[in-house]
Amino acid sequence: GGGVAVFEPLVELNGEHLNVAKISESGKKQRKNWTLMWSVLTSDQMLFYKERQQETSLKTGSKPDVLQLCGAIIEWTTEKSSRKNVFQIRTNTGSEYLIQADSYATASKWYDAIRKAVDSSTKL
Ligand code: I3P
Repeated sequence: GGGVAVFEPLVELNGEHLNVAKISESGKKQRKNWTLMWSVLTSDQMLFYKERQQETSLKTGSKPDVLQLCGAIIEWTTEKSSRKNVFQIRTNTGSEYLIQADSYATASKWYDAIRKAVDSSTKL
């Protein structure tokens, strides 16, 4: 009992490597740089880790890049990349991310789960 409050996300969809490129931050365009990120979906955030996190060490591992889903817009795009299976997430603070997987099944699984999280966290 007791102790320090730790970062303990409620995971909706866990642990997969996705290609991620952040193309805008606070409305400012950034150089596209695709990076393989260990991606975790919670009820209202996407967490991108540089290293694979074990389920048991999610709360103690390295700090993730956090994408807030409340008020975000998610859509498939064929214009912002030459890659296949790319979708885009725009946050309500003006950040834009491209997310990609070579497998359509993987990409669409994440797209569907993130869209649901966007819808339910935006309604809160
Ligand atoms: C970019 C790199 C990206 C590519 C991007 C290039 O070049 O090749 O992979 O995006 O295309 O500009 P660099 O490494 O020199 O920055 P895609 O793989 O998504 O096509 P873009 O400028 O048309 O976005």
